[in-house]
Amino acid sequence: MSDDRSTEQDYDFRALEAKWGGSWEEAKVFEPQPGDTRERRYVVDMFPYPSGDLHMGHAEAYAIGDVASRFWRFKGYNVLHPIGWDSFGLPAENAAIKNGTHPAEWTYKNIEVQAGSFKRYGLSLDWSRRLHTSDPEFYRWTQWLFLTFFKKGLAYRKDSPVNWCPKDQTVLANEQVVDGACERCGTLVTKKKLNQWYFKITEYADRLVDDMDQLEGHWPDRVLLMQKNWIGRSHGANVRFALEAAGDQPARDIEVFTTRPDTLFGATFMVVAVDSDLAEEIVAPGQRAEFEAYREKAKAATEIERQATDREKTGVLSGRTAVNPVTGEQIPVWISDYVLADYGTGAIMAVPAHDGRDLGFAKAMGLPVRSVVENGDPDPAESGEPSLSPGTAKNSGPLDGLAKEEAIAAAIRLVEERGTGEGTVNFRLRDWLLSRQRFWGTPIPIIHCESCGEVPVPEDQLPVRLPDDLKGEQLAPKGESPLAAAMEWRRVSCPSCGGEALRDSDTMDTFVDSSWYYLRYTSPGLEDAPFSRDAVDEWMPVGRYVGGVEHAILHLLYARFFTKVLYDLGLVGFTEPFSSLLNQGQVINQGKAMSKSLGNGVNLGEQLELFGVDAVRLTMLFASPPEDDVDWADVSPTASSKFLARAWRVARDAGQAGAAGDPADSKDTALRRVTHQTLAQANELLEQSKFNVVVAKLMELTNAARKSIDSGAGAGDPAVREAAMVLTQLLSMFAPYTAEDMHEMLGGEGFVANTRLPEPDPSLLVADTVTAVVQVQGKVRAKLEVSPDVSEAELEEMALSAPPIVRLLEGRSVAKVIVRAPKLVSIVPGK
Ligand code: ANZ
Ligand code: ZN
Repeated sequence: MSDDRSTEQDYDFRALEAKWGGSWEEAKVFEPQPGDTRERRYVVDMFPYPSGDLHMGHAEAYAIGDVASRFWRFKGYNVLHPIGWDSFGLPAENAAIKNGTHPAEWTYKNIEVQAGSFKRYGLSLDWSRRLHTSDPEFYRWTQWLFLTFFKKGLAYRKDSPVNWCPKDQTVLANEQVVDGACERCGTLVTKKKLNQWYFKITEYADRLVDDMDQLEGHWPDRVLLMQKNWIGRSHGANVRFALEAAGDQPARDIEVFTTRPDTLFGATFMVVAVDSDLAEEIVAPGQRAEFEAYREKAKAATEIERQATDREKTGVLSGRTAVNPVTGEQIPVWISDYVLADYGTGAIMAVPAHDGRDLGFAKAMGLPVRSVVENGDPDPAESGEPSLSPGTAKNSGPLDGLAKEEAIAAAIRLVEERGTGEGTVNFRLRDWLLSRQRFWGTPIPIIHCESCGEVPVPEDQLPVRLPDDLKGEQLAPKGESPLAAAMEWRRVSCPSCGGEALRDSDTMDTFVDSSWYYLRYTSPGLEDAPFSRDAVDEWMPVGRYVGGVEHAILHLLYARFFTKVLYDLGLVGFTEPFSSLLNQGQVINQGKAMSKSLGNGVNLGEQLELFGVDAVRLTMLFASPPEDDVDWADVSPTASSKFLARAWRVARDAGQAGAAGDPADSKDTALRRVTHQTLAQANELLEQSKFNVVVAKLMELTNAARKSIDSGAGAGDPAVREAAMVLTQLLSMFAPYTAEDMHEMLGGEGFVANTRLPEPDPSLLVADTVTAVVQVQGKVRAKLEVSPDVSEAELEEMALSAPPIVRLLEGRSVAKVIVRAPKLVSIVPGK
């Protein structure tokens, strides 16, 4: 291919970046204009944490969001694509402690660095709506939302055993504990009884599950599944067992939650969670010493260990006896750590024949095992294996002979009739613990008054600002918030009685900020509300949300909860915030995640210096579909760069050849066909986020145009100009600097980013194809529609990768392939 390089003007990415950089922002190209009545679309990239400069992972994620946004602009939508920073959080605070500064310093310095890099990266962002969650003008509304939840009874304080990270010296939400360790620093989490603030997300548990119907097919299946499992809705029954009086201890009930009320006749003992209040209340005086010693030991175990089936079971007798409400039998009540205090009722009926953990406990303590399901399994009392297959009830009086589901229903009726229980639904989801004992977060806008209790800070006094004068060592973690010691800041008069009172000294989990930032983008600078109902309803739900799968539960669950509460309050008109979600893959190197210890990190800044923004963006998106990982060791930014130069020269040559006339008059129908087919296919592929395939098509279009310039109709032909223009538009989604320049060379008005994609001409889409038959050992096994000028090599490859042929040849080698393009491929398999 003779890319004419003799012309003095040639592709130079540095010159293009210098020439076009900043021009979009200056011309407000990506800012939606008031009065624009076109249909709206809203694209949001999960906002960054200002941890340092942008890295390769950012480069991928934001390139993906950018294609989505530019594509919708090309389709004629009024698109909003904003940016902001999730700028509260621990790293800033740790840096401040180390450097003797205020966390704001580190934070805003990093934000400026990242903002500069985003601008350089050529993203189609509306900078006028930029926000930072650590700005008082933003956190004022985070506080306002907290108070709105508080007044609705959805934010409350309670004493409860909570997850405590000994290293970060703060409490953690359940969602932030991964395999028993702190999600952030990996330290094993311990339990501590503390008084903390919670959001009542459990009140929305049912809706959080049910509304997933709206997301099915638009969110990755695995994310929906993870949320479902996390919420963990189980249907079952609460059943009350009568606890007999003993000595001074009166009779009372113990309630259990079970998903298997059909096995009630097989409940041969009960178990109470060692760390529950219930255990403390019922333990007989003679057992107390043993119980307390056991409780002390149990503190070390993590929740995962406690629930493991294969862990050796331990426990102590409570010294009390309960009555099985359906058999009337007296059964012992044990105390153990394999039952959790904060699930169900913190107590269980043990059915050792049909539950592995109960059987392990029964074996360890020598307790009776009674099978109550007829299913052909060996008797667990003898085999030592729990019998888990479904079957029909036996040894169960009135339930005998009923299949599982019927037996469950009948058992629920039975306990309901006797007043000893009722059907119920239980959730694994716990309320969201939102208070943190750290400084760099949104202060909780509550004032504690001895006589009035928890008093909201009056609205006209918001925001409650963080003090500016705390620095360095004063911020070091000490088991309570650094704000607790800032007495000057804390001491206020009670808004309700005027008496002496103290501000709450905790700050909010930063996930509170990210639960609503996407709403604020719709109403930048609004001064009397967090967002306007009209604006959110016009833009939302977000039509394309792009971010990492690590947020599958935490952020995405919390944001969904917030949206539902705001809907109930009449503040928004939709119940789900993100109607479509795309999780990008990771950028890895040599098969592994980049890390300092492996020394396989790739520096984004260096890549941009070497290859330019456009080549890096294009490489990211060409490497794989967006959901898959990109291995930087397997890609070639150099090749991307060469391709961009070839594309740019097509536009240059067509531009230099001057005005061209109507493409319909061109004799080069072959090129016109490629152009219009590329256009049609790109539309479909972009809709499906198959960006890598679009890039491949653009390479073909470039080659076809070059061929026409060099050895066909010539650069001045209208078909060449048409090809160059379509190429420019489609390429601008991946390589904006190169494309703006191409647009200019082709004599385009304004910015290519402001143009619309033309409709493909249907008459040019009917491909003329021939049918090629594929034979294996002389039998026709597949038919392929191919272009009449398909090459032998192409045809062979198509034949060998056709699904019926792949299936047929599975496990066999190919001895010989005879190709007669375009009509026939004949394959002779080997052994
Ligand atoms: C009797 C029974 C018989 C049970 C049987 C299971 C099988 P999910 O599905 O996760 O909701 N359970 C209840 N509360 C518990 C707690 N605080 N700690 C540990 N285990 C607890 O699980 C519900 C089942 O887990 C309940 O049903 C209970 O055991 C146990 F063949 O009751 B089942
Ligand atoms: Zn008061």
